[in-house]
Amino acid sequence: MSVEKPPPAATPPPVLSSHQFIESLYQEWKNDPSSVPEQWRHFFQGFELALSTQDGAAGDQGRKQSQVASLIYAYRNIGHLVAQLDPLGSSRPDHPLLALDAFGLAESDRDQVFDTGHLGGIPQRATLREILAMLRETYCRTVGVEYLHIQDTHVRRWLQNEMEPRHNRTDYPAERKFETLDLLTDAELFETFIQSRYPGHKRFSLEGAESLIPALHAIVELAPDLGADELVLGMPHRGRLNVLANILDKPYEVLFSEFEDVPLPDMYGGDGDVKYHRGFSSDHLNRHERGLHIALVANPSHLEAVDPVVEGKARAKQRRRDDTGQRRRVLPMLIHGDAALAGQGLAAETINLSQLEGYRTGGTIHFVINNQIGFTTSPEEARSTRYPTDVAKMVEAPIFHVNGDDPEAVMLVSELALRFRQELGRDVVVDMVCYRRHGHNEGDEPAFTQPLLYEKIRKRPPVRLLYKQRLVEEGLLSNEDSERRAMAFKERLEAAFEAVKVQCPLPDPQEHAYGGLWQGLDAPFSHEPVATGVEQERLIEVARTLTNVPDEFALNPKVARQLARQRESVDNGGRVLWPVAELLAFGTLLTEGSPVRLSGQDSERGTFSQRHAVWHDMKTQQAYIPLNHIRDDQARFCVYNSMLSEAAVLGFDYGYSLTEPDMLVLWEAQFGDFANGAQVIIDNFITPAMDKWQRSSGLVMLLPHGFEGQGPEHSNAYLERYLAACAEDNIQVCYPSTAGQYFHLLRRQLKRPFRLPLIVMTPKSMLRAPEAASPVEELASGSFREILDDPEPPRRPRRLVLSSGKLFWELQAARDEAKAPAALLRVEQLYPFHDALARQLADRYHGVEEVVWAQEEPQNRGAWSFMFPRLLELVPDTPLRYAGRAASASPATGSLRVHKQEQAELIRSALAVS
Ligand SMILES: Cc1ncc(C[n+]2csc(CCOP(=O)(O)OP(=O)(O)O)c2C)c(N)n1
Repeated sequence: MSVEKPPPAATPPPVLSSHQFIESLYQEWKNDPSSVPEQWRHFFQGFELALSTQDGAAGDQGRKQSQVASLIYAYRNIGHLVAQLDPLGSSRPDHPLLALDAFGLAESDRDQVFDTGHLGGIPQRATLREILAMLRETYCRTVGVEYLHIQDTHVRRWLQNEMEPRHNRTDYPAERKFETLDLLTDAELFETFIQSRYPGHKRFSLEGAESLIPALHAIVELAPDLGADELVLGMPHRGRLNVLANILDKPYEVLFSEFEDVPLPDMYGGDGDVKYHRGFSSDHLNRHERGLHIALVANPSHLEAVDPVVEGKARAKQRRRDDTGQRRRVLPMLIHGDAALAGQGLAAETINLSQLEGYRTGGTIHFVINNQIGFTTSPEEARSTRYPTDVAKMVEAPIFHVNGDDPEAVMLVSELALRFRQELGRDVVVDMVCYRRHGHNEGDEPAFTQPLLYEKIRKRPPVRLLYKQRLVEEGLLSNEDSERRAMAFKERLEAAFEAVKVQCPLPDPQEHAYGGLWQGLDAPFSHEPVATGVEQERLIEVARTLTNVPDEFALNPKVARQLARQRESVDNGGRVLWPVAELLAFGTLLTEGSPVRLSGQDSERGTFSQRHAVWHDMKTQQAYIPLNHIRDDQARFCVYNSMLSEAAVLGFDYGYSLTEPDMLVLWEAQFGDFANGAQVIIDNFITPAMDKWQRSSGLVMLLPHGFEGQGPEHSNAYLERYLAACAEDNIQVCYPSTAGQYFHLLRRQLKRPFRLPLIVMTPKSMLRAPEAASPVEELASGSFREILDDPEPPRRPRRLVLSSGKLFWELQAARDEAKAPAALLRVEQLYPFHDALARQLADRYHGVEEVVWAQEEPQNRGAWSFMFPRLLELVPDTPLRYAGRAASASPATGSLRVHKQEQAELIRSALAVS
């Protein structure tokens, strides 16, 4: 089996020999010198000069020199095609594109001396034989590098200078080699020990990829010397227990107790998760006594879903640690499986975030455990690309392919990747080609589907033995030495195993959910209102920024007029529209020292042209963020237009919120409908994280929602999905109906002794609706109210109509017009549902003939299914009725006419008017 994908038989790609390639490039250069890369321009200039100035023999020599230059280029470019990358592969035949005759050179030229140009690790003049030996050693042994897709000459040179002078070879001293053998021993024996003591348990063994452990060890040792003091690590199931034990030093006793499946103490609470998904953190001290905090982020089974979460977490740590320059102190690293990296869009989305202003993290190290299989799927079935890492080429990341059975080479490129990240601040990839010794899990029979491959694997000695043999051959070790180490390690594991049999240890307190910044945020959810009003002077102070245009700044006059009107209403104690209430909520929090981060598609201006959180000078395009100019000692407002993705961006902002309990972190969907593109993040992190991993988040999701005739994808934020996930006070789901309520809701998020994700159905038409505006005094005092009573109920109501959000205003208008005897309650917070308050309000309308739940959404959607059992319990003796659209497969109609008919009908039905 080969890591290289054969080209599809039906449509062979055009293959140019290097000779033809250079010839065609030469023609291009002749037509337009600027059309070829810079180094080729110099090369062709020199070539022509040589041709024009030399006599016949020297001209021949000049031509040969240029052919040697192309050969050097070719090795740098495609040397990886013949590198020995696959531990199971046989020696790779020479590639025709690298044969001497492909460059117009002959065997007889081997001893001729040439200029070696920029080639490092070799004298300026050398024979072709020496040049070839150097190139093959550097680019065609157990390391294969892809880097010529990088357009920036400086970056390419940097890589060449790192690789060529040392020929991509290690020169580790004996102690380092012994340490490497020890690490391989720990990695292998950890797996075989568990296999012998806990047969039949899933552990997703690392065997076949044990070199991951010395590679990670090399990274955590070197990182503190290169300025990092924190590593945020994301990884899937494969080898995770091994990494926990052998890199993060999670005690063997704790790991074994998880195999025993003993109920966890109260501190852990909840339903928990399988052991190979849990997070953990620890502190590593390197050989120079420099510390590195390592945080392995809890991840779900959904492969690659953790990627953006890791990035968001790293970014938040960078901000908190004042690491926003080069971003060297906090280092994100992602470990991928080959099939998952190639297949999952989230991985590509995350890589695409890597250079964006609001999301960059100074480069991520991607490490691929390329075991050349995904469950039972082989590479030919898993991707259309040659390598699983091709996706990283879109950000011009260098890619180091390396043979997993050469641990020193794996360490070498891992250290190189780390240096690259620390110096150049960009993503980089290590693709460790290896194999999977067992089935997908230990109970799986891999030979059902890959019989030949597994026959080879069965015969393949573990990398520990191969490496030990290498050290014995190098005269550094005797067989007995290494066995002594293995015995000692086994004894240590045995002791841990026996200890757990007697008593399971308490988990490390570091895993406690409410340590550090989260201290004091462990209260359970409470319906107790919290005062979130802000004195009017401060509201005015914040609103003033809306018209404080810097000198010389050419603000768009339409925007200026809109903002001036809004400011006036605050100054005069008038009514505040929704977008102003939002800016006032943000601004007042900033003045209280709480930073705010808002990210989403076009969030700076606002999809509905309502927010204008960032102004753009009409002449210079220069940006200005008024909310960052309230006062000198305020916190920062970070607002970003995101890339056009939901999953990665929501995952990123969720990850950010894990680190920042005292920051209001908001993600906004363009329309709430599109949040389903991020369903994997919602289902795996936002709604269950507290239950699975005891991790809180105060993330706010803003989801524009409301039936206004804009069709199936611009009406419905799928409220029902969030409600279906509600249990154990895990999230808050709100659909406020006034600007004031929204103001208090946002501020409340940071003012209580707990953090819970907040899902808000936000408005579209209500953004500008005067009825949804609130008097300034409503913002100046009070708090968010979970259920709103009817401000002007009829004297003798015959029915009680409950609804949520925008529909209330339409019901109220229709009720008033028809003088219908209906009292209208607004459920502004659907979950956690305030039963006691609901009961109190329902009692006020005791004696009505019926209770109606009214909604705009079709019956199979919206809040009806959620509210039905709650209302039954609330008013068991009163008939209960649904008023809303009929159940529908599509979320909303595409016809404005039908929409209006439906809307009028459901309002009539709710109020029982004709
Ligand atoms: C999104 C998603 N789809 C499917 C699965 C089921 N699944 C678990 S592991 C796996 C194979 C992964 O292959 P690879 O990424 O190469 O990692 P390996 O297990 O080989 O280390 C699959 C399909 C999953 N966990 N996540």
